[in-house]
Amino acid sequence: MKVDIISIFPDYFAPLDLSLIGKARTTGTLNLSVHDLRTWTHDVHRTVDDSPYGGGPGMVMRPEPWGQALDAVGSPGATLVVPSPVGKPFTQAGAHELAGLDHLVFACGRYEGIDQRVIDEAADRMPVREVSLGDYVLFGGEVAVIVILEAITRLLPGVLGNADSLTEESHAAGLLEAPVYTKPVSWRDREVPDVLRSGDHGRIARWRRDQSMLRTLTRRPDMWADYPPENLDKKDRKALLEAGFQIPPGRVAE
Ligand code: JEK
Repeated sequence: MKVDIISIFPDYFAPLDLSLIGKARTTGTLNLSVHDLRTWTHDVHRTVDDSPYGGGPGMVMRPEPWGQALDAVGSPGATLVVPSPVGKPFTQAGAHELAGLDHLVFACGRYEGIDQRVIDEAADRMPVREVSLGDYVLFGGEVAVIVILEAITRLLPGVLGNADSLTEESHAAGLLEAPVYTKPVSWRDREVPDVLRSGDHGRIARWRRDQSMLRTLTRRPDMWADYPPENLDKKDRKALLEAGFQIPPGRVAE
C-alpha cells in the first residue's frame, strides 16, 4: 500500500520508523512518504494560514498550498483521508475498508482546519473521507493520522505474525474481550483466576464469555444495545442473571 502524509509538522511522524509500522515499511508492505506542506508555498514566510471569512477565533489553512500538494502527491487511484473534529467516526470497519485500497493520501490540518474548498474540490476528482477519532478536540490531524495508519497497517497481509489473531478478532466482534493474564501465577497477593489454569477448555470458554458480556454491559452499554439478542443463548442468560443483571424480555433468545 502506498501512503502519503501532508503536514506542516513532518517531524510528528518520526515514530512511524519504529516497531511494526517501521518493519512494514522496510519489508515493502507499506510505502510511506511524509511531505511538508510548506514545500508548496511560494512567499518568503511560507504562509499556510489566514484569518477566517465571517470572523471568529483562530486561523484557517489557505487552499493554494493544499491544492498544489494534492496535485503533486495524488494518483488516479488515490483516496484522500482528512481527519477532522466534524468527520464521520473512524471505526474498525473503516480501517478494513482503507486497508483494501492501493493509495491513501492523508491531509493533516492545523489551526481551525482547512479551507472547505480544498476538500470539496478534491471530492470532484477522488474519493474523500473526513473522519474523526472521537468526541474530543485535538490540536491537529497528525496524531489522528498515526492512529488511523496503525489501525490500517496491522490489517495488511503479512504484518501480524500470528495469522490467527485477526480471525479471532472477527469472532469476538460485538463484545469487549475478557481480561488476560500471564506468569507469575501470584503477584502482589493477586492470583490468576484458577479457571484459566484448569486446562478445562469448556470452562475457560464459558468464563471468558461471561467476562465479555459483563464488561460490555457495564462499560459499553452502547455496544450491548447493538449486540444481536439471537447471539445470546440460554447459558449466557443464566450467567447474566446470576451476576445480578435483569435482562428485559426479548433481549435474550430463548
Ligand atoms: C484535525 C485542526 C484543531 C480545533 C474548532 C471544533 C467544536 C470548535 C479544529 N477527534 C478529533 N478531535 N479533533 C480532531 C482534529 C482537530 C483538528 C484538525 C482533526 C485540524 N484541528 C481544531 C478546534 C476546532 N472546534 C470542535 C468546537 C477545529 C480530531 C480528529 N480526527
